[in-house]
This record gives sequence, structure tokens and C-alpha cells, in this order.
Amino acid sequence: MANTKMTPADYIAREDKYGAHNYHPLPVVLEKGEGIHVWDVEGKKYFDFLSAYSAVNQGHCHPKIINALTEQAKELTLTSRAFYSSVLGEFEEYMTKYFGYDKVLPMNTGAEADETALKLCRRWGYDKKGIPENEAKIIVCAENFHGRTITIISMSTDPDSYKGFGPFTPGFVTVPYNDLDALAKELEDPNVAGFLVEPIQGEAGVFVPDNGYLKKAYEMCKAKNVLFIADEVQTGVARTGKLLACDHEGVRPDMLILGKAISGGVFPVSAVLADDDVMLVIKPGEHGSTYGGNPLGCKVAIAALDVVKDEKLAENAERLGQIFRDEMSSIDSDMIELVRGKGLLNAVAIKPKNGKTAWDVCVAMKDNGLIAKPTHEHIIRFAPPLVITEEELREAIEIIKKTLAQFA
Ligand code: IF1
Repeated sequence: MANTKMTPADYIAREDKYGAHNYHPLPVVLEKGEGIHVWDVEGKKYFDFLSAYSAVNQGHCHPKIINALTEQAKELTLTSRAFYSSVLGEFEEYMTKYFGYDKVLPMNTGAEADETALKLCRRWGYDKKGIPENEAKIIVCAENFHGRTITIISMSTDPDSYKGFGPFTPGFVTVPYNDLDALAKELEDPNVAGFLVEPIQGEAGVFVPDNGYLKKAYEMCKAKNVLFIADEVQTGVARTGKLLACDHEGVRPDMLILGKAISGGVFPVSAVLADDDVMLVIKPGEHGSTYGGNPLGCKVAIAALDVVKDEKLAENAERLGQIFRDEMSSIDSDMIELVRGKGLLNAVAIKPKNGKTAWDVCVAMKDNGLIAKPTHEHIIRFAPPLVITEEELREAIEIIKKTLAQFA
């Protein structure tokens, strides 16, 4: 039997036949990752400029993180929280000291961490603020993205996220992002328990709010005894040039939601951090998860966060992000509408030309050796692993320039 090696089309057809159609991936089939590069099934090498939506900040298959995974995998992977483990306390102490909070509640996905924060916020509203039972409100921003569960999409203003999935969870009030007057008005309601916000709106297209927005919003929440809850699942872990995007404004959220890169794209780990006044409103048996706080994920997360500090990823993101935005802004292309971002979380808005869109640009970049994907049709998000060097960044920028020149 001849060795019938599968073609990329074969891989794609197999996924199409046996997998749910809940994504529309770029036509590339990846089989290896190392650092900032990935390789497809034909051995072609690419710059990864999505980093699995900022989960792979430390680079693909980072040796230190993989070693933590393989070593712990030989010992103990999962106990459930029915019992104590030798590793969970180590992770909890590490995380709380790393981010500066009294306590951490470990979960697995970002959505689970957001859901956990919503539950903590409501319970705190009833037990500590004295909001009447079932009357708690949480303010959220238009164009938000916090995950895909029914309650989370109940907060969404994007029909692609919520249409056809009703009925929706009540108790959410929407204000425009980056609008302090609208926030102030809603904060007048004594039944508001929390304000949930992304320091930068990633999915919406890397919307960076005005300088001072987060700080002022935080102060307004404190003045009304409302919890300021930061969803740093995508913006956290050095992505925007500081450990947390809130650090750019010196804001310490009452609740911090983390996921993605706290485990370096190796194993799903998410978490909510808060001080005792908030965290202890949930009592034993009132919240949990089978895998939450498992020894394997804990060891992976400790290694992944070590890498962030040891390799100074925030500083690197800050410096190289500036170079990236300067270079993108200097490209002479009538397809570039705007460039925005912070650190190495950047986006370029593409103006369609001769029927060609951001998708066509992404396919052409792929052919030229760089993979990224559009969000909301016209915006290409560029988010390489934070371990990228200046030389590698400039090589990638040349690919972007060369690709845009093909559409001249
Ligand atoms: C998809 C988006 C990014 C997030 C923030 C919570 C979560 C996410 C700020 C939930 C997840 C992922 C989900 C993934 C694509 C990606 C994404 F385009 F969907 F919005 F990054 F921008 N908070 N974002 O960004 O975390 O449950 O996924 O672990 O759903 O297509 P999760």
C-alpha cells in the first residue's frame, strides 16, 4: 500500500466531516510549534502572530513549562478538591504573592473564571453590601467579550455571540466602553454590585480606552461601594507591556480574572484573585470544578509565570510593541485604516480594496509565512508570543509590508 500521506485538504475535510462547525479557521493545518514559530503538515514554517489569542505568550512548547508538565504528569495529575493535594497550596501561595491578593479561586477556562467572578460579585452584593436578594446588578460594557456561556453571552452586545441562545440571564446593565458619564449614571443605582470591564477590549478589535479611564472608573466604583472587576484573561500576563493592563494606570482591581497565558498555552488554567472580604463570601460546597486547582495545571502555571518574570516578557512587549505600531503606521498602503494597541496586543483595521478584505490579506500573509486572523471582518489582530526578538519582529514586519504591497 503506497504511503498515502494526508494533504492539508485531507486534514481539513476530516475536521469538516467529524467536527462541529463552530469555527471558520484560516486554511492552514499546524502540527508543530516552537517559540514564535509553528509548522504546518507540509513542513512550512510560519510566524505565529495570534499566539492562540494570547494564551501562548511564553512561546510554543516552552521547555521549562513542558518540563513542569511532564514531571508532574508522572506523579499526580488530578485529585479533585474532595481531598487536599501537595501542589494546590503551593500554587495558591505563588499566585497570591505574584499578583498581590489574599486569595485565589482556581478554575480552568476564562469563561469559568468570569462566571466565578460574577457569582462572587453577586454574593458579595447580598452578604456585604446588603442588596436585596436577586436584585443585584452588574454593569458591563458594550462590545465586551468574556466567554461563551449562556450567562456571559447574556452580557454581550454582539449578535454573533447571543443570537438564538435565549432566554438570557438577567441582572446586567450595559454602558458604552470608555464612557465615564454613562458609568456614573448607572452607578447611582444602589443595587449595583460590580462593574466588569476588559482593560482593553480584545475581541472588539483591540479598543484601548482613553488614558485615565480605568483609574477614574475604579474611583467611581469605590465611591459607590461597587466592585471593580477586571477581565485580564487576554490583556494580562505581560501582553500589553505590563504584567497586567491595569498596571498602566496603577489600578488594583477588587477582583482580577486571569486565564490563557497564566499556563502558557500548555494546559487550561484560569483563576479569580481577590481579598478575603470578597473571596470568603463563597462557603465550602457553594462553587467548584472537577479540574479546578488540579496538580498538573498548578505546576504548569507556576512554571509559565516564572518564565514571564525570568524572561522579562512585559518589558519586551512594551519595547517591541512601540516598534510594531510605528512600523505599521509608516506603511504606505491605502488598505491600512488605523493601527492601535498596547504592548504586543495590536490591531490593524483593513479597508477593503477591489473586493479584497482583511481575510484575503491574512491568507496572503499565510502564504508569505505569517499567520494571523481577522476579528470582526476588517480588523487584523497581531499578537506574537512575547518572547519574540526585535530582529524576528522586523522580519515579520517585512512580511506584512510585502503582503500589503501585493494588494497595491
Ligand atoms: C473563542 C475572542 C479573543 C477573552 C476574555 C474571557 C475569555 C476570552 C477577555 C474566555 C476568550 C478567546 C475565546 C475564543 C477566541 C478568543 C477571543 F475572539 F473570542 F474574543 F481572545 F478575543 N475573557 N477569548 O478574550 O476565555 O473560556 O475561551 O478560556 O471563543 O472563539 P475561554
